[in-house]
Amino acid sequence: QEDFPITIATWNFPNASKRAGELLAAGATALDAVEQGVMVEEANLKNTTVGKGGAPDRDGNVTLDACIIAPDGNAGAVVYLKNNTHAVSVARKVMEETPHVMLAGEGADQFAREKGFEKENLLTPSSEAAYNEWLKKKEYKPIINIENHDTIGMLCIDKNGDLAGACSTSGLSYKMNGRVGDSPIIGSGLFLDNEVGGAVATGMGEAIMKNVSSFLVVELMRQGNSPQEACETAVKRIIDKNPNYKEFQAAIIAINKKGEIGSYCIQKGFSYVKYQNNTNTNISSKYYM
Ligand code: SD4
Repeated sequence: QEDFPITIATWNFPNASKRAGELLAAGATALDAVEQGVMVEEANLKNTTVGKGGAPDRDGNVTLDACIIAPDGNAGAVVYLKNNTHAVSVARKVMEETPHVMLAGEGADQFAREKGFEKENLLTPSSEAAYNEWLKKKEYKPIINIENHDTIGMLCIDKNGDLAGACSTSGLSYKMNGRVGDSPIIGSGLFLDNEVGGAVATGMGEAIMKNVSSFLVVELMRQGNSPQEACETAVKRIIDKNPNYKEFQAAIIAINKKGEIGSYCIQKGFSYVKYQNNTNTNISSKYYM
């Protein structure tokens, strides 16, 4: 078994993994650590695909998707959240303080206000300028490995060996108004079972959703596959079902109860970060192409 605690996160988000890892080392629960870790990227204005500063949709709205899963399997999610940076925290409130799992749009907004999250404007001057530039051509195509900082998906195992996960994104840049991706959908963008392990995905949400990829990875691990084998099978499933797979990225990272880690993706260029024993390590993922 690996040394606990362990944090892994999609892409190279060393500040987020460090925050979660330091909290875990100080005795925080996996659930608290994963929320606090993801919040670091949500607040990072330079990250144009998560939280405040995220790229807007084609009509200029910044809309966030996020979810969180606790060790006991409880889950919460928000989609099309327009006025709050910390979508993961609103998702946690949905999990803990409502009888529901997912709140969308106006309802999510209303709930956030009721819970004391102040209304914010998520469109920063630089993302507005980039959007105005985009409007000149209005070209919509996925950008593979956008600037290497993308949707954050995080999995934490705490000192007790308990597992929690969270995922937060502004989704695909210049998506259609109303579009929701895989990230807030339990089983697609994120899934875990505290008896088995967890998985989180990033990349083209439509392909990930159609294959319920995170759930697939956890179920493959339950059947005895290593995290690496499970991620490879799930990404290959996406490839098999999408003849245009060369045009987009899809990546999955996974961890099992022993702390073994796997990751796989379609295209070169995806990495994940691991924080363990007071050290951050950025690890390049194996890939198909
Ligand atoms: C989505 N999966 O909304 C997210 C975006 C992402 O790399 O992860 N991009 O489809």
